[in-house]
Amino acid sequence: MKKRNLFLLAVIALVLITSVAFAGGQQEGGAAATDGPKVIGFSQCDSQQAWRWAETESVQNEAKVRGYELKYNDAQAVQANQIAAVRSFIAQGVDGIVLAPQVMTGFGPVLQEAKDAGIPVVLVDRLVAENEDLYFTFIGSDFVWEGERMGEIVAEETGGKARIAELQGTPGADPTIDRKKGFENIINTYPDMNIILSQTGDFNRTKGKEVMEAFLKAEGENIDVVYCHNDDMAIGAIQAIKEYGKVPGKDILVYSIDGIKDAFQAMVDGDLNAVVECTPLLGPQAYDALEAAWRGETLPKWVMSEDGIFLQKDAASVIASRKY
Ligand code: GYE
Repeated sequence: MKKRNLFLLAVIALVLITSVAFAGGQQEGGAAATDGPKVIGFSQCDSQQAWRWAETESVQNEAKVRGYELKYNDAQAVQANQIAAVRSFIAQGVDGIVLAPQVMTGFGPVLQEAKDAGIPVVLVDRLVAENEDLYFTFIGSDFVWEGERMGEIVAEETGGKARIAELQGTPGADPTIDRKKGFENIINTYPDMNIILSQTGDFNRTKGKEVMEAFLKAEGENIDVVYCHNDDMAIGAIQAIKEYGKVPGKDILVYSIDGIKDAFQAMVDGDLNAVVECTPLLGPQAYDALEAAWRGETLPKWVMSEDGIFLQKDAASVIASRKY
């Protein structure tokens, strides 16, 4: 072979070797190897609730503060959309994923795909029932604690005697299961506290109102208390009670979890009796966790939020200081 041909062959071989090596490196490290701003994918399960607007805002604002590029997807309460969104973040080679899962089950395969791609996933506000190795950490509240505190408040304010209607959150979601469990842990110790009606309102204001209307139609004269798994449903229930011709907060006591501004206003107005807080302001902690993952550190599998308890009489003095 001539010297010139040999040289050409060597150049071609070199190009081939380097391009193969480069492709391999990219696959292994995802986009983490790029020099630009960190790219984060945020998959929000739903956007029909005031609580979620606050959470999304927290994640978006903090991305700006830290100079990240944020890819946002709203799954519109459909888990399949959410799985597709996470898959698309992986395909785009993001540096990290923040996932607010709709329900506990069904995320295993896509979490495995993220893990295989070397992309850390931080769960926010709801947990999944998958192997802990599949996500970096979960940042959120203790929902059993929330339900128990609410059970105690209702027991206290009704003298341990109440016929209760329960508006549950989304079926299969962590906060629905545990807020029910925590509440029952307490009220089951009182013989005269009973849940007489219980149905899902999907954590949603409109559905909460519809379900409350049905409750009132069936048992309007027998409901002492409505226990709502979130504030949005409580706001809907309050509306339904007014339209039915009863006084919320007096004829029918109303209790809920979250602590959004609307709930504080409802307490100030006398319509809502108490709130157990559940903070949606999780953006900074979610990114702290991702940064720890990028540094190769580990975190506990649950970073627990600290939440408070607010009775109707406290609402007026704290409403101005509420951040969501
Ligand atoms: O209470 C509710 C939301 O997962 C903690 O879900 C969250 C709950 C929150 O839709 O408003």
